[in-house]
Amino acid sequence: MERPYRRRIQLVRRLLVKSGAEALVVTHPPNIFYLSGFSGSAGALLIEPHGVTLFIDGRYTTQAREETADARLRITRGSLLTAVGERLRKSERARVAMEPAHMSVAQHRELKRVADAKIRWVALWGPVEELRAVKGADEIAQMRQAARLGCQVFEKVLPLVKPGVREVELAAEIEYRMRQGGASGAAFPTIVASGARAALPHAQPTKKRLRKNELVVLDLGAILAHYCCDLTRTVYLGRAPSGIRRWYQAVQEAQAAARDALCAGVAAGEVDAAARRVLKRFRLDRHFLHSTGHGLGLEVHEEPRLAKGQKKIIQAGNVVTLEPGVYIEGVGGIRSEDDVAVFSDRTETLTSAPRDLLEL
Ligand SMILES: [Mn+2]
Repeated sequence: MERPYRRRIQLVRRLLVKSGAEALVVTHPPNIFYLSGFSGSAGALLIEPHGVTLFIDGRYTTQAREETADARLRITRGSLLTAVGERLRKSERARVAMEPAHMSVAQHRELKRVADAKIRWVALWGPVEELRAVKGADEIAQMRQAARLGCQVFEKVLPLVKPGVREVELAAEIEYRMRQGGASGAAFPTIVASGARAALPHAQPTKKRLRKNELVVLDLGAILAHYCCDLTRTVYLGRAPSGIRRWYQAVQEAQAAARDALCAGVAAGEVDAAARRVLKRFRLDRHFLHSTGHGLGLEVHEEPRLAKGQKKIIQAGNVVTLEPGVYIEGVGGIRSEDDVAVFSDRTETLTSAPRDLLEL
């Protein structure tokens, strides 16, 4: 695989020129990885017109040498941001950009204290996230693998989904199998929510045992070679009554409508509206408690957001989840989630786990 970092840095520099800044300080680890290949959990990347410097501490020297070729390494003894500030002072930068979404007030104060007081700080909202939203072919290939692993884990765990097992046991089993399959970890705490708890979209697994005649929502994400997948399926333990089947049907149709609406050139809010219209037809729209989906990549929640009123235009290279759901307090919930890559002329659903209602 050709190292993509040089091109990405060029794109960032172009954004910097537009904003009038000469340099950008990056501290968010996924952004540092995206721009340099360094995957350590702490570092600071300084992008200047004629160089890129990665500031790390001594714990990461070997790793940084292995992972980065295009950035100059600065191994610091003290604080990373103090070193960045000193560098900015010496190079006499006048306008420097930072990412307010990723820098604490304390960190910014530290930078300002060390760097020249005359520096004008420019707040750039999500410049790297904008680039990350548009995946290259290599990234999509990696996400295909992550999605495949997620689906394999789901299918392997299905035989264990039965009355008597505890939610926490199933969640642990899911995360164990992800790791066995090569994942570096779960992209988020695995959700196993049964019975009335399935009505909580972000339920934490508990010691509750699964029982017959309950809905069970399983929501899992694996990180494989840095890229995430995000998969949700809802199963029924026993034979589902007609009311539950109707809800399930509604969620499936809402997801299909979102998938049909999703294409390069459409507004993100339109995809959300397509799912919502279907649920309204089933009179379930007020039970749909979240947005239809979100971008997915190095992080599990990225741009673009498929939410009500979002005007952002879907582009070829976006990878998003489509995950409508209905949640009925005291009864249970149903969510179905797939990961979909957008190309200029088509979409590809990366997750292949069965979508029909499974009655176990
Ligand atoms: Mn999701």
